[in-house]
Amino acid sequence: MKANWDNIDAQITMQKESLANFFVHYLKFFGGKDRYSASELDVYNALAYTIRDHIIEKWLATKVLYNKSHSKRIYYLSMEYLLGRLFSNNIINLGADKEFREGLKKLGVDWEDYTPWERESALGNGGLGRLAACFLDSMATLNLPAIGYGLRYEYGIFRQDICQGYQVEEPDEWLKFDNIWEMKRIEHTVPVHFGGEVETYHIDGVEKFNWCPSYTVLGIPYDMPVVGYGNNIVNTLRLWSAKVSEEFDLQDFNQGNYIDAVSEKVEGETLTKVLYPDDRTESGRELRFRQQYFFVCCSIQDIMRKFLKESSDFRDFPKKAVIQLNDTHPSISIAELMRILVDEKHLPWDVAWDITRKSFGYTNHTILPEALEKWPVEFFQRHLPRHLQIIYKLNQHFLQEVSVQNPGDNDILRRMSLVEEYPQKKIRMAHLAIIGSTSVNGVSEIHSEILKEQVMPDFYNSFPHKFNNKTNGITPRRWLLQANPSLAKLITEKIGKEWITDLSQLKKLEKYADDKDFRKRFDKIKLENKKKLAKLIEIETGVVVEDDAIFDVQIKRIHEYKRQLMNILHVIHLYCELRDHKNFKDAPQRVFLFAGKAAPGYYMAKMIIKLILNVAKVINNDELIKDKIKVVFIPNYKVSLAETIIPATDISEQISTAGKEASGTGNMKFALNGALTIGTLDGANIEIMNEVGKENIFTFGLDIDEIKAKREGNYEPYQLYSENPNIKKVIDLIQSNFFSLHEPGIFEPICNSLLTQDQYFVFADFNAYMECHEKILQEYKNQKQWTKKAILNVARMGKFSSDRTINEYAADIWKVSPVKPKKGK
Ligand code: F55
Repeated sequence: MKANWDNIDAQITMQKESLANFFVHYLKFFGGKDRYSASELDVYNALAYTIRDHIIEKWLATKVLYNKSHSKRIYYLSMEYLLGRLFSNNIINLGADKEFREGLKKLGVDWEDYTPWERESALGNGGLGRLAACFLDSMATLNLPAIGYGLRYEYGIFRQDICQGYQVEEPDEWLKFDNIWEMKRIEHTVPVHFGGEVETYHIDGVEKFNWCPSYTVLGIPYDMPVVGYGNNIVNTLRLWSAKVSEEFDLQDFNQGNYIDAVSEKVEGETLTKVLYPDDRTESGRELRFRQQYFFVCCSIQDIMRKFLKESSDFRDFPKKAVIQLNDTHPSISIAELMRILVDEKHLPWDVAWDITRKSFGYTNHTILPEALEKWPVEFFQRHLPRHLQIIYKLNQHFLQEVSVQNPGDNDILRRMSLVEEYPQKKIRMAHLAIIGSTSVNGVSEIHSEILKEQVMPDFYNSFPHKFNNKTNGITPRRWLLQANPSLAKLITEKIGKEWITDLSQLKKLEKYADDKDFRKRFDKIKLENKKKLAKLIEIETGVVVEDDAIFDVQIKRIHEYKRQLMNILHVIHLYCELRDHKNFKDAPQRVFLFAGKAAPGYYMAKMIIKLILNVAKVINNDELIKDKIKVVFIPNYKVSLAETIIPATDISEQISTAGKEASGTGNMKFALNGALTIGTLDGANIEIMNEVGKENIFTFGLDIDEIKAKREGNYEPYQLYSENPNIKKVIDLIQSNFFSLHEPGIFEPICNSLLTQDQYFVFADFNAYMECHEKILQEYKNQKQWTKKAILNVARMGKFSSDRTINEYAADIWKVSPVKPKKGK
């Protein structure tokens, strides 16, 4: 019988009446549960499957739309995606919020009660991974034909437990139960080869290469839908999972290599077991190197397969595909595409290089020198011998060009080479990414300038046209509409809902900064959000905080350059002041909230957490200060936690050493939710200041040039310590074991590092930081002025929508336009 596709294609629509039926169907016939046996998790699952049906309808239609458009595709390659929970986000983006609520009313089910049952997807470390997630949301919302590629780690970022004040890492078993948002696409499985040798042969006098690998792993794709906001578009995030095929085992087994076969299988399948924690310094890990190639090889094959459906002329490739590299992690792609074009498709080298260079864009996310990836040549020799040859040849051609441009300058050849010779032979992945891309961008204005002038000046001189800036952004759907529904509602009531997809509309709120009634409602929403946060703090930490205290928040990865240390030293200073002067009458209640993970191997970061927790214990239990200060460290920072903390915050701490934070994106989330920033002149803080106005942000501290001058001069932190009584008092108190009575001396490494090096200029900025906080406190007393400033912050955040960022990538780098359905269809 011939299938009747017209009937099969008939679409389900989001109708209140049928939603309840779908839900019941899933609960009973898929979950096998009834009123007696259904748990809350079962109800969540049935709700999620119901929503998924509606997503799939739009997903299929989007694929048809894109295929018919023959548009150039955007391929976003990122080793990290910090998606967070998807259930609410999908409902909101589908625009199904109201229907879903009303449709389920007669069953007495409110979907919002079940959101905590979703296991959060946390396949990333921090800013870079969350940015990728915001970009996916924006690309779908802007009708851009984009696919995200990534790895399906079985274990995402570790769960952070606190044990006796120390961070303990626990595995994140996010796949323990069904992952409703993924679909296995076994038919698009691809092989990935590793190791072996390269044979040389000749055809018509031309030298050819044949890579004979020693083992093969399979890449199995799992697709996740990325729902655009209110536009019926559903894009795809394709995550690869590694598996060793039974066939391969069997072959080896029959040849008597049982042990090798089994160990290779285990090895192969460990490839996507776990996300690498962001140590930034530790690049010498062979497994991560293999992970990167696995990722790249799967993704490029998939991209090629899609391209070949459109054209067989590889010269068309850059017209049909653009590949954006999220940092250097996927930069082996450049060598991989060359290998495919030259060895497999037999294109001449120069033609292949022309195609490759036109197809890639590279985004840099950090200038910390220790974070620029370099892979030992021996890793390539062992696992990717043919890629090493290709990189050497690229280097040879490249250095030839450099030497023509700079005759007699050997030093520039050494600096720009793709190969670092000493102390160990390594491949500089950023250099490969730059020469192999049409575009190299930083993530804030100042960061892009630093890249050009300080980090890559030679490359900037050689290819000035490649360098550009794309200031980061955040999605207003998750970070305002979803995280702060009451504020979103108030905004919509006043200016309509266009702001959700055009954040510049928030400008219209400016006039309400002077409206008493608006300010009252704005304050009330903040207070409600604080109540919610206060409850969460009590549940998670046992600490009771006042709802109407000032919430001062620093949430981000723990790193010395982000200076959580300066924050906690300042809290100790405030505590001393209170104890010494007993000026309780004027003192408002303040909550200093911290959250963030330390990389497992980063000793200093772990000790900073320990210091925060020990200080918290002493201060929170000291009756002498009458609860004026509370210090809280909420364990296991994650996207869902940020969604509760940010809308409740008064003061956003963005206090990195100037020049170190490439952009920051938390800074944007806070300001969008009406927190005022205390920040250094670093990363996107500078652009936030330019947008909100100097009078609506609190900046302090040394700027980039001053930091540079200090670093180049002879900076003596010990002298600052001895001359500045505030600093001295705080450090002496820590050294007296006041915060470590039962563990004497544990904070010596922290004090020592500050006193002898202070690499991140904590002491140098301490006074300015303290004075800035004093100013904040004065201004907070004038509640009317404060709220006015908070409203103006919200109103002026339009620039920081990731929609703006993505529009810039699409127009300047990708040269791709939105794909819209034809009218009337
Ligand atoms: C770079 C190299 C390695 Cl090996 C690991 C991590 C990184 C890295 O840069 N991670 C990261 O999260 N960077 C952050 O990216 C954000 C998005 O662009 C920025 O806002 C933030 O400033 C930056 O630190």
